[in-house]
Amino acid sequence: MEQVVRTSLEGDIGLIVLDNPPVNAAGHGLRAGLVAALDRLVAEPAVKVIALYGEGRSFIAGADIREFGKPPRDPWLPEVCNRIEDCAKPVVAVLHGAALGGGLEVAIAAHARVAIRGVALGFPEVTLGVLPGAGGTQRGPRLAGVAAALDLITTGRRIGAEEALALGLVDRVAEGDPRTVALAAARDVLDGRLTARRTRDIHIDPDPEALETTKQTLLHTQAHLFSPHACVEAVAAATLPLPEGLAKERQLFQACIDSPQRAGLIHAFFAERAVAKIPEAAATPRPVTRIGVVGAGTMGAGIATACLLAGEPVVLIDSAPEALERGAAAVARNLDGAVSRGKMTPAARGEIRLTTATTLDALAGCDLVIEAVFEEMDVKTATLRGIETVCPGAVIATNTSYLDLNVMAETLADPRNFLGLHFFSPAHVMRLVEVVVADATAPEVVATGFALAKRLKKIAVRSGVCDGFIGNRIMSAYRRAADLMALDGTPIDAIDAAVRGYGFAMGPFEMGDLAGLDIGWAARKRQAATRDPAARDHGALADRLCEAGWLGRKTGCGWYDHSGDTPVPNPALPGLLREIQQAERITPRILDADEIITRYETAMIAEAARVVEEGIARHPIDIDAVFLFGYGFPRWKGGPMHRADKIGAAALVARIARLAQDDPKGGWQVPAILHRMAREGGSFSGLNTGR
Ligand code: T1G
Repeated sequence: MEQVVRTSLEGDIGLIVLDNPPVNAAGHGLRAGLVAALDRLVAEPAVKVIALYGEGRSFIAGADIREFGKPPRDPWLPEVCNRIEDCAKPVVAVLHGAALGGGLEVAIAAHARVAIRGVALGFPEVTLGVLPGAGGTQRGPRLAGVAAALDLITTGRRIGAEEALALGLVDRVAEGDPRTVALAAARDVLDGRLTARRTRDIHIDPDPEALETTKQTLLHTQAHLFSPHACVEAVAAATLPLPEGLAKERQLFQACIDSPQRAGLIHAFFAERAVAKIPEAAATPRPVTRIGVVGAGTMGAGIATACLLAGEPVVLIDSAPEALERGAAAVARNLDGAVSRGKMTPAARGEIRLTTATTLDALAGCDLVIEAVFEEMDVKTATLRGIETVCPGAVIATNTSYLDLNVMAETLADPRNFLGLHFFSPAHVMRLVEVVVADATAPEVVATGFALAKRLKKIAVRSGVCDGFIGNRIMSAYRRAADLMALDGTPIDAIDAAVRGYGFAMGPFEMGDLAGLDIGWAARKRQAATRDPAARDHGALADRLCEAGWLGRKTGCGWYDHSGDTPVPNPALPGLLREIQQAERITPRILDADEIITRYETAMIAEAARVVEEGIARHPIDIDAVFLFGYGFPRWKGGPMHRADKIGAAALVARIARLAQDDPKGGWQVPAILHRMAREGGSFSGLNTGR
């Protein structure tokens, strides 16, 4: 077993050094090493005090999440914490970088704690579908009080050293490297300048009001989640004697581990990190010191804002002076909003470097330019060529949502510098960016796209070129399924309600009205020439709405009539529907919520499987990241591919076959990859390896 815990002696001080890169996760090696180190130093007569600190970027970033769901190996983390608390010699913990989850639990089991400024502390377990399972729900309230501990444990929010001191979670805030701080702290314990005490001995004041308030709030805001409620129940046990409270915590922790939500939330944690592992990762990104954005519409203004929020100098261009003015005003509004939400300091707001102009020559000196003009091929290629002329050698990106990048690249003198950076609206808020790689895109240009996304605090996902890339292509498929359900007679508000019940913030028709029905209309017109004449025209009803000028919220009416306080289904729908059903000889039928979701989810998964099959997404987890961070897919379900594995390939094949039989022209086809998986027993998670 690799040695990830070391000990050393400095006079009468015993040092325990944790060294398990990258973040000192408390895996089996670290747990066993910690217990052995304690035993060694307790047995060492010279040692009067023990100081514990981490090597590298953090103290302990928590339990090793990769071990979850696997048979636990002794010693378990709760036992390690009890051993520290029971230790016959005072133990002081020094926290730097991150002391999160099990890391904070180890710290509060120690007899004194010193936080080095800049450390992030917290109990993020609830964001992973679990709860602090090594004493955090019992010792936390003893140090910080029930209300404060409840807040940290049910929100998972991270706090700094100063707030932790104010809450009583740490005894001192210091500056300096962990080893030096550890030696000083240990000395202070021996000299009585830093009090050592067992947390279990600290009296805890019951706070039934805080428990009840939190319980009611969570029932209101997170009724669909399992672990937040288990967190409250565990903290409620903190007024029991510690051994009983710990037993209750363990029981609830196990219930969280067994909940399917845990697997989904942990999958989401790793999805966020896995997507950065791209084949071009070894390439060196180009330096980007000045960013150009061409097109000051909603997307252009949002992209410019995202860059300015990250402190990047931006040149915003629009050939129409009034559009430029509107765009600059939108940027200003976005930035003011960020200041009021605490996402930007007033000082930083005052230091933004934004230049606006109506001609491309103002882009001179930009080393990366993002085009966000009207979604028309000719308009885009003309703009791209203009940018290339003014900024030869610069990285040129298009923000197109659908158009073919390889066609655009052909119009450039040097297509190696060209890629897609597909932001999601509002671009300064949505975390996802699809980095679309065209056939000629150079590896260092892809790496530059990913590096920029990281600087903008975005989650970048690599996509190949196809109509709609990863996200919009798959969305078109489940949108089509929703349209067909509506065409067959299932009320749109029933479909939206079912999809909200599944966990999305909005259903497809509500989303359509928000985004504007003209986007889908334009896409259907663009695809009309290549549409399979044998397939049902799923857009028939939407086309009728658009032809009537009902484009959604922006026109006051779309699928819903937004003229009243509460949107109601457009009263014209039943009439339009009857006409189409008669013309298409459709026998009306109303589906229940389960069947609605079966069709919606299966359409999503089937198209996602094709996206993997064609290599548009290099790994299924890339698709999960796109939907988790760009399309509001419920995080606790892990994403469409994670769901597909839960359902199973054979069951999916059977589902699609049933739906194809039920609606032969509905576009239901079993992707070959699912047939293969059903035959050979593979899974999508199995395709996430070998990144
Ligand atoms: N377990 C396993 N791997 C981890 C890990 C963990 N706890 N934390 C990070 N990693 C991996 C991560 O996947 C990545 O791997 C690499 O480390 C760098 O991470 C009993 C039940 C610490 C703030 O929720 O929030 O304790 O991609 O890219 O941006 O009560 O990682 O390179 O292969 O995120 O500098 C609670 C999770 C666990 C904290 C560093 N702890 N980690 O951020 O680097 S549950 C957490 C973070 C628990 C106990 C319970 C962040 C970070 P790879 P990174 P970063």
